[in-house]
Amino acid sequence: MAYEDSITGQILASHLVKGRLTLGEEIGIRIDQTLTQDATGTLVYLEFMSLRVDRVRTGRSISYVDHNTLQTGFENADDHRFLQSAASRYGVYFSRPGNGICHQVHLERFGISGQTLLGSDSHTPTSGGLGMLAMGAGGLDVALAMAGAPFYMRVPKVTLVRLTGKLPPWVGAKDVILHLLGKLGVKGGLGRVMEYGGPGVGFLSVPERATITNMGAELGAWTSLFPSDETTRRFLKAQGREGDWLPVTAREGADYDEVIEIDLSTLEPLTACPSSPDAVRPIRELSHVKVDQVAIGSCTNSSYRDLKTAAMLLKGRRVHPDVSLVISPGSRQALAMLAQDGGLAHMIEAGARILEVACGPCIGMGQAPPSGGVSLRTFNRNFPGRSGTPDARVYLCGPQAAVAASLTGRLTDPRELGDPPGVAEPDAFLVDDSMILPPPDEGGGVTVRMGPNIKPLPNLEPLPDEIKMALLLKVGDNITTDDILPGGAKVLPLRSNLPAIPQHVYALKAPGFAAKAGQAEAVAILGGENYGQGSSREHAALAPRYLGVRAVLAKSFARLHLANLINFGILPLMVEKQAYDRMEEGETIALAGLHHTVETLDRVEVKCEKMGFVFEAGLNLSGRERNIILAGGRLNYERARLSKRVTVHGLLRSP
Ligand code: MIC
Ligand code: SF4
Repeated sequence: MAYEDSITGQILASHLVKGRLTLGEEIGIRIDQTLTQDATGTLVYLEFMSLRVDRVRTGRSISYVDHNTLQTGFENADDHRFLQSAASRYGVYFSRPGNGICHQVHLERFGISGQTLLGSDSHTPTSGGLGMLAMGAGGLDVALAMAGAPFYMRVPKVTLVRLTGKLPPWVGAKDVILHLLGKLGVKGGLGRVMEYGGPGVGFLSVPERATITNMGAELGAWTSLFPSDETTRRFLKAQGREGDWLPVTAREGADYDEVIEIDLSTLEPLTACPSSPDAVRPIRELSHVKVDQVAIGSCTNSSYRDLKTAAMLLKGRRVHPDVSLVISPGSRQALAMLAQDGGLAHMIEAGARILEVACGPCIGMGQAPPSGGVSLRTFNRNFPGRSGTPDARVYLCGPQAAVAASLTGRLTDPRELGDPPGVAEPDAFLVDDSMILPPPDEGGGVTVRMGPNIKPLPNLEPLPDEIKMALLLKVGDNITTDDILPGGAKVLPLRSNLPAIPQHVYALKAPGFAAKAGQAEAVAILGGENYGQGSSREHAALAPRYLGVRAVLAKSFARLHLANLINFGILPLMVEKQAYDRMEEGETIALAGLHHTVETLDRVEVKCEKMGFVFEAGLNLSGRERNIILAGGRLNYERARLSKRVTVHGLLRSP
């Protein structure tokens, strides 16, 4: 029985450049491909430029524009221009606005079975549907991977999700992952890779597999992946790139930490209720819930087949008068195929509002629901406020249930619609890569164009030996990065303008926090379990750091946010329930002798000066992570390491 025999183990072993494949140990792996999107990408390219590397050193790096496509001012358009010029300068493919959501396009046009992919977006595991080890990471990790540095991670546990049986009619891939979320919860995948196997895999197409791996992010998993088999080969062939196929399957005797069995034939249409992806219930129990908006799209459910299925269900029918149905296709390929085969006409005739090919409503870029309204979405997140309407109630489901509700005006089990439309995967997709600009062979002469919305990176101070912090915020379990730094059309355009963004930290959950933090010298935050679940946005660490946050104390951390806290020099301290319960907002927290402690110890003495009690918090860091914290963040650390070869770039200066 060996770890290396699982698919995860095989890919890790073939990419290992540092460390050993021992559970929990830190390893460094080689990254073959990277992806960035515009909302995180501007920072990634600023960071990459500060490393002074002339050209990316990966097999394929792609810069997508899909999040910030609502251009209500110059900001987003300026950012797009910056990204296009930076891609050309540094050897990166540029997927133009209008070409599609990064994960959907990556699956269609770039992913390669058996390779590694690192993306500055938490749903990067979508390409796990092709048998890739595809992981989300903070932007700085992606910038370093583009520069050829290894990606550091702890050797994860691997869970085998063994699928048997076949999905019944009207039940889709979304129901598989919702079932798992209902069973395991949003913390269920922490520290693990979810590896799919078993005879049921053969009945799932690549886009269906990708729906499942995409939403593994909501389980908190490192990543999720499927074997690469004949179905994968057929999909890549239909995309005109059979050469990117490689068989990847688990070997006999693969050792898994845990095995979960799912008999696909027993599943039924499900929905995640407000406001967490794990609040899962059968739709049939909720037919009394009236719906104001239905949104179909996002990187989870807007493949050609998903959309064609929706189109066939809408054919000859009319959207309910109380429902606004919005459809945002996942890729230009899918939309162009629907336009050619008549599917788009069915949608338009039924009364659907066709949106741009982009993330759109999924990240609150338009289409906020009405006050107190119910929105049913084929997306992956229904966190409070994410839709743009603070008191909206968002449910998640698959495309068939979404169409059913758009027709009846209430949550509807799609089985009520009669016979399913039975749309098959196409034998050949429409391939037209003219909206993907390949980089020139030589980028040296290209000027990177920066508009006024792009501000330099801040220079972060190293960790002091002693620090007194005002505990300005105590929050509960499962705080999301949307709570820490909201998305939406107002805040997202500021992602490349770091001085403008900190005032939005905790703006919905704890208005006033940013103003108070601005007055304190140093600040601490206290969180519960799974602090920072959700997105990869490093801004959720960098913006608090801007406000003086030097430590986050929590019962446990989500892995992407934890890595971002470390990357920006914020101390992640683990607290027990007892200490969590005793501490209150307004406390003064003192830490002393930090240099020695962070260098060598696993525990930090925390003094609560006002209440006069002292306790020990855990510091669970690798040697490399300790040095990063001491240096005040990853850029300082990497620059110090590179300083023999590299001079500090002009982009790095004090805020
Ligand atoms: C999301 O779905 O929350 C996002 C927007 O795609 C984020 C990235 C970001 O904040 O830019 C993610 O999931 O990583
Ligand atoms: Fe875009 Fe939504 Fe997918 Fe994030 S989850 S990448 S916002 S479609």
